[in-house]
Amino acid sequence: MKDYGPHELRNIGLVSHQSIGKTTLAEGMLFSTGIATRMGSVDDGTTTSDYRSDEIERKISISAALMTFEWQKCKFNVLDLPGYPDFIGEVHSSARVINQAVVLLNAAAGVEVGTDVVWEIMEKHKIPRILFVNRMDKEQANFAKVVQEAQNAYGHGVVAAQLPVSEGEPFNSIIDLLTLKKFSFSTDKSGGFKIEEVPEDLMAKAQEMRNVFIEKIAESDDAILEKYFEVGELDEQEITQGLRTGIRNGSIFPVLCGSAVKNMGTHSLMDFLAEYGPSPRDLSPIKAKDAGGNEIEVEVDESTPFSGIVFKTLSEMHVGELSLINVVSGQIKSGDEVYNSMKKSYEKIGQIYELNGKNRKEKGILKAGDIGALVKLRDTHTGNTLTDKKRMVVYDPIEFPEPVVQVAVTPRSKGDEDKISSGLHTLHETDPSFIVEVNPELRQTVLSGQGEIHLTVIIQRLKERYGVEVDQKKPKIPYRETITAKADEKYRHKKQTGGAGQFAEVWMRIEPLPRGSGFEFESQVVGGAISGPFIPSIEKGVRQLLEEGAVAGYRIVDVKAIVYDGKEHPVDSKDIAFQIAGREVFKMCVQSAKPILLEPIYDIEVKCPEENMGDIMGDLNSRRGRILGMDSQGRFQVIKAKIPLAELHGYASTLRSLTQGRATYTRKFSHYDPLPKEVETKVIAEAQAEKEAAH
Ligand SMILES: Nc1nc2c(ncn2[C@@H]2O[C@H](COP(=O)(O)OP(=O)(O)O)[C@@H](O)[C@H]2O)c(=O)[nH]1
Ligand SMILES: [Mg+2]
Repeated sequence: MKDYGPHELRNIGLVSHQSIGKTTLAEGMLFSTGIATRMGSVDDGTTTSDYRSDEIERKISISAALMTFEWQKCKFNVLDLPGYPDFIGEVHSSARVINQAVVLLNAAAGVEVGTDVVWEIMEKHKIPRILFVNRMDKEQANFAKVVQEAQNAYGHGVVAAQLPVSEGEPFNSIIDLLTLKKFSFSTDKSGGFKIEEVPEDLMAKAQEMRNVFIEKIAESDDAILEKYFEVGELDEQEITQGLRTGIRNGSIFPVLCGSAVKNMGTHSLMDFLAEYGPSPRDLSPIKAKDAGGNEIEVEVDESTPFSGIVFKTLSEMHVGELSLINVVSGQIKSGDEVYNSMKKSYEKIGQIYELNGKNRKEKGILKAGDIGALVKLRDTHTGNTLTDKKRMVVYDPIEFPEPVVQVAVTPRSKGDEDKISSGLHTLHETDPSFIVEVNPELRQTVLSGQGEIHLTVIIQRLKERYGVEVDQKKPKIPYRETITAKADEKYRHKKQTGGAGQFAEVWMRIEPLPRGSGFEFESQVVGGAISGPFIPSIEKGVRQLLEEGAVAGYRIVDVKAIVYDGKEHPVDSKDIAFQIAGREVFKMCVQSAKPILLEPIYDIEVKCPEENMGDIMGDLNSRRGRILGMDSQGRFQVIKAKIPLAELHGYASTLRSLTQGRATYTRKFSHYDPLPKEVETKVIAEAQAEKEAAH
């Protein structure tokens, strides 16, 4: 492949609601450009980008796949991204390196919840967007309606760049509004088209739509707009410049259309991206920090020192880990030594590859703006910055959404603990939207992810790659213990038979603190009843119990403990004696201060179509949820509620089945609330049963 400068690169993400045709479109692109020798299909499991066994089995994209090809004097790096909410982490990380997104819409269904989800991610990263209305071959396809819906949802920047000549069966041609020519698509899946004249009966309609488009283009630039008002038309150069500017600054979201499965509209889309799509250079400079944490800007320029973002780690059979990197500045070659500014360690660059799905081609060098794969880096993971030490650059870490599901796992066979823990750790590094935590409080290993399928896939990979199996359990809830009254107790610890004796006596008061304040310890001992050095011993004992709990084994919170008196013995008083006395008197205090259990409450936001509102609210009520309000957002409703964590187990799947996959939800810890009495009794009984079983 020839050498491409930053302005000749097109880093593109394919994004949409699930199953609209991204993977099929990517396949069409590869077939059109001769990279693939036949056009694979998702249904047969033969596409280039969905090549993993789990992807073929489920017929969905799970992992971002990179595809690289040349088109119209440009090099395209296309990231085929998953649309399934479980794998949305891939969209978040890729959003850091793409310069434009092709947002696919279903010609028969229009804007869907998943469209909004990816739109928001693109909005957050200010990624220019081109819309592609796919499935134009479907019977209910309605281009005008979809454009209207997208305008309602995403504003008047959304504007048609094409007009389909026919919809449904047979969909075979479109009118290109800029050139006012008809593109008749080949029916042999080659992806190409013949240019023909616009049919008489469509000319007026096409003219009218063209005027809307041209006016939008004119608005992107004041000088062009002035000219447009004077003359009422723009020349080719003004159109090109205005359209490029409008797409780049997010004031124009042009809408194209096609049928990925028939490979129709693929060439015209790629031509459009090559001509008007932003290059990495156009979106330069990129914000970063220097070694001292000061904000800097890095130009996408091959003559400056090297820096790049590792945005994805692929774990490949027989090759090991491949790190996908976007080189922002400078260049890297095999053999270079670079610096990982997050891990603060050096990395040696081995082979550099160009990827098409699982197919790799060696490449000696990777330059500013480009995307490629590095193999076997020692200690570099998703989200890390690699940089030339001469000019240290740190790009912001990649932000992933809060997990929405959790499961606790235990080894199926004894002795696998270490393998499981290192396997899960590596899986987290390849996919940071999945989190593994060994929770010492709950004594469980808890996996958190973006959906049940996400966690199932992780557990399956653990088995395939590391040969270890785990059993899944509902995670325990991190309840808290607290008190609702004051208490005052005395405790004497005395062991004076045989050997060295122990003696300590502690008098303590405790009182409730406001919710969320944690723990306070104070000594009001006067007149030397307890010598100074023993006060920290008492506190240490109290803090032990704080972790272990006094009622059901959960951490104690929002309590103030005051030691106000006590006794000591000139010989037998010692640190350990006061620790024990502190611990025991505190336990007595908690138990007499009307203790209660608190449970974690989460804020959730459910986004769903209007027609699902009733079912979702009914379900939330049955889960002890408290609805705070509803907002409408475009075609969707957003329900905000507070709900106990204990009731969120399995919620992602319930929501999916309640709405046939049309709703999504996010969650965030809010606060702790007292547990209702009947639930509390159950939790305490369970804790006791578990304690007895352990003995
Ligand atoms: N009728 C029709 N089906 C399509 C089209 N594009 C994709 N599909 C089908 O839609 C399903 C999902 O396609 P896929 O490419 O996996 O969608 P993705 O989830 O967006 O990557 C598959 O069964 C495809 O064959 C299209 O243009 N027309
Ligand atoms: Mg896909």
